Amino acid sequence: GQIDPYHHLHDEAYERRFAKGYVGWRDMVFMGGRAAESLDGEWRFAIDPYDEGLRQKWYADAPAPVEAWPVPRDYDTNAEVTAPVPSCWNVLRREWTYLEGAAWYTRFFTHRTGADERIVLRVGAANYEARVFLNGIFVGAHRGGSTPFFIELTGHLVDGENRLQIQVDNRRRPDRVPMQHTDWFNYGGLYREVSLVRLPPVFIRDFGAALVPGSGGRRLRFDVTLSDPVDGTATIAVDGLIDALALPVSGGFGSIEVEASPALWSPDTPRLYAVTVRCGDDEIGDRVGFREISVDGRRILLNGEPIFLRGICVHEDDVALGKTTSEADLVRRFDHARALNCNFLRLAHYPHHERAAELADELGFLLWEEIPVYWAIAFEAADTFADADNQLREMVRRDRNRASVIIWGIGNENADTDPRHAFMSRLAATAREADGTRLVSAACLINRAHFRIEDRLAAHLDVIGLNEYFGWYEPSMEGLERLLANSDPDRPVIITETGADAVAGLRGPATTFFTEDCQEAVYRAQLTTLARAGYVQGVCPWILYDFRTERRQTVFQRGYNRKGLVAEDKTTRKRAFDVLAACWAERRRAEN
Ligand code: GCB
Repeated sequence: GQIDPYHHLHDEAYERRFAKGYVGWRDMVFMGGRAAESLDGEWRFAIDPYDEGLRQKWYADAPAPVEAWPVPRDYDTNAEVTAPVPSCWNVLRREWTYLEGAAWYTRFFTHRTGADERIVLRVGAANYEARVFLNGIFVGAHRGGSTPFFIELTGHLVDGENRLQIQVDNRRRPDRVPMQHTDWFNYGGLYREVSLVRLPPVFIRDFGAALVPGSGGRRLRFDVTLSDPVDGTATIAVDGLIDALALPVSGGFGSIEVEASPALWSPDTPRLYAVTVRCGDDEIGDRVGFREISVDGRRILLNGEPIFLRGICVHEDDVALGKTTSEADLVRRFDHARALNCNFLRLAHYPHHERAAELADELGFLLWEEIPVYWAIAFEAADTFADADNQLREMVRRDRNRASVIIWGIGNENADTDPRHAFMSRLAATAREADGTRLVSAACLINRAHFRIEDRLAAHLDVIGLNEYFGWYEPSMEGLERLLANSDPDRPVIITETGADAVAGLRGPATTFFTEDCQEAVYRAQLTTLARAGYVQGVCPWILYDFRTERRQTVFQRGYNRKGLVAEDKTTRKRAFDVLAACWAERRRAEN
């Protein structure tokens, strides 16, 4: 068997017990239209860098003043130290910048028992693993750093004050998704919102609404999954379209197709419909756009019309907030995308905050969403697959009603090996099983043996994504011409990354790395060359903003990837910004 390099850190009996409690996509609760009780704000916070909290049972005792300690302790979950939720601990104190390991969050709340209700904890995201304790009892764990998770607290709650503790562990590990090598900063913490959701005894766990592919925009499909395997009828209303549609539910699940001709959603006409679903004592709501995305030969079709994806990539990263997203940040991001004349964003390399897709729905942007199956993860390990598969299903479950999301990305730059092929073709199948209405893609590598766009995984993808850095990591542009001429893909290709580093304000000859002039020249050459390849149906250069990554430490980078079109202040534009904006404006003009 494999040797677990971390095994000496753990008490195995504890690990085994806690490993059993993992929650995943099956535990998710449909959130649309629900009033959640926020638990955001200051939580008590204790770092646990040597991972002793589980062994020493930090969760067992209610915090107490030192006078009440039976023996001396080396930890104190009652300490004055607090951390705001949501936040990344790395940006809170200088000495926590590179902290990787466990930390404990503690917070008290009052509960009144008695009502006929179920209480579920929702954590928007915790990077990477979280273990949850209520009143000293382990109630569940989650792994995967970018998707929400839900743990039912009903039955563990007491009348009066309750103590909620969440241990978050952001240690990078070789068998996780991603593994220890990434090109982004490993932020830790409860970095998205935490809340309590009150639900009736039987509630709507999941709901889907979509245009039926191939129906010419004239059929809708709805599905409802209940919390329990009961029979009943759900009622669906779509404002201005459907008054009250009865959807029979049997064994906790029901789906139905109906004739309806909604005004179709597109970036130019981002029309959303208010949808309401009632079942028993539960009611949920959503704002849904109806549109069809498909592929025809080497073309991508939106509502039956060819569309070219004028894109840009973006990370979830902020100098002040780390991975924590604010509404203002998202609005600025889409403002920048608008200024670039984009119709498409690649949300790299993990599921971003759910608000991103909601806003894209409203504003009219197309999105690629992806899971961090990044570089050479442990493709041979069954447990790694289970983790990736769960993250994919959680992302799909969260965002499958978002019209903006047109592509599920199942990986990034994974070499075409047998274990990778087995792993990722299964992931493609998962994506299709979880949602049959979107395209499946992955950001692939150049096949170096044949110097072609060629990857065995392509047979399982609707669109081939390709990352290429001619003009930068491969300084000669000649290779790009050769690659494009050599390739004859049978389906659409989108260039999912290309770009060059530039320090904002640094000028010089275009041949000097890290100058704005060099980045500008790479953009000009790339965009001109790519425009000549008919099968390239979209380009999203890398990347909108400079972002933190501890592995880049030259005097030019100073801990940042500098391929942004805008510096990390999210204000200072580099020269290449205008080059891309002009190129996409020209494309749009040519299409109209
Ligand atoms: C890539 C990776 C991306 C990196 C980028 C770079 O190919 O997919 O995560 O940040 O290159 O800048 O090297």
